[in-house]
Amino acid sequence: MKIYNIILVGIFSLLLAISGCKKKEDVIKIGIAGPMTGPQAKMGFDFRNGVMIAVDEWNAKGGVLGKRIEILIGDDQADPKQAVSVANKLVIDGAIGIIGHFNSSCSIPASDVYNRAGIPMITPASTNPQLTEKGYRGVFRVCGRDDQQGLIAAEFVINKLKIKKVAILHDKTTYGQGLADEFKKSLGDKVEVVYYGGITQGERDFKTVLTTIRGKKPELIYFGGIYPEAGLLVKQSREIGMNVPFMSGDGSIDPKFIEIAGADAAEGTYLTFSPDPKNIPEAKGFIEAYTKRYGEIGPYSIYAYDAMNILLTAIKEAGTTEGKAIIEKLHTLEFSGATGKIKFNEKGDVAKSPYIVWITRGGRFEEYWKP
Ligand code: ABU
Repeated sequence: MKIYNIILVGIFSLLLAISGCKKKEDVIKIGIAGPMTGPQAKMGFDFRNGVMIAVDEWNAKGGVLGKRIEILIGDDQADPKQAVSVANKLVIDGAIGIIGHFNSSCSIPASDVYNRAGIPMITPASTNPQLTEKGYRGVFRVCGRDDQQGLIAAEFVINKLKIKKVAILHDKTTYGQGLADEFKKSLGDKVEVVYYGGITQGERDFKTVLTTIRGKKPELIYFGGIYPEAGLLVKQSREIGMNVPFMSGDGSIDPKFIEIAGADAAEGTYLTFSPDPKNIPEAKGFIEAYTKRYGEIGPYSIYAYDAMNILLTAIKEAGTTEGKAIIEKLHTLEFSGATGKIKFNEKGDVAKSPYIVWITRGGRFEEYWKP
């Protein structure tokens, strides 16, 4: 009886091991990294939701290379140190490619980890130029860069608003300060910068700095940073009676910005971002699928969707999960995505990224000015 039991346990263990191995072979793991908790969690969820639409479409057609696609979620909490831990964990857990991160301050240090592991990363949203200036062959972005975005903001202020005095604030992050500096550089000597300084992410009371700025009499406040602080800055500047226009970048263009600022305070604020995907015919299917499942698309949901589709297409065309082959395929792909045609240049940037200026009107964002 005892021997019979031992044989049974042995056969059972063998079957378990075989089924375990088979399961492992049947799955391709892709990491999704971004802030899934904390004040910027909306951005992480926008990524995840956009990616899930792509994953479900691929899995419904049999996955990629005959294997089901599985997502590993990495929550970097918008913190650079956490981003490195998350990157290491995603690599150890078997991710063969990464969609992420959101914050440039996270993508840049995490890219060291992915580069060492030899796997590709495609960020839907990290716009700081340094990311693709490091020379890592496997680092890509489907969004634009802040040297392009800062230039458009400056052209708008100079040529459209014809403003002569601005105050510039940033959140001291790689992205926020980098964008503020690009804006300042592009203003050249055409506009006087009457105040330049940083605030701290996570703080909630900016009335002291705003009062100092009010005394400098700027005609516009420019902010390099993300929507939680952008919303509070607008709200509090109105509360201290400062009604000059407020301008920010792609990190602020989210409905949460209006929610935090209040629709009245946010009225007339300017933001740089890419054109409205609702006017892109190729985006129609994605927008319908997304809104049906998750509600209104976030600013970077569609970029996450395109990033995932590009990565999966590269894996399919490379015919392997080997990182080097996928990376080389990504460099040659000409992809028609929901945001239009995407082709990476040598650096891993998209060849074209048309920033425009949006305005906030009646609690919503509208396209406003094209260079
Ligand atoms: N580009 C929007 C904010 C994300 C980042 O680049 O840090």
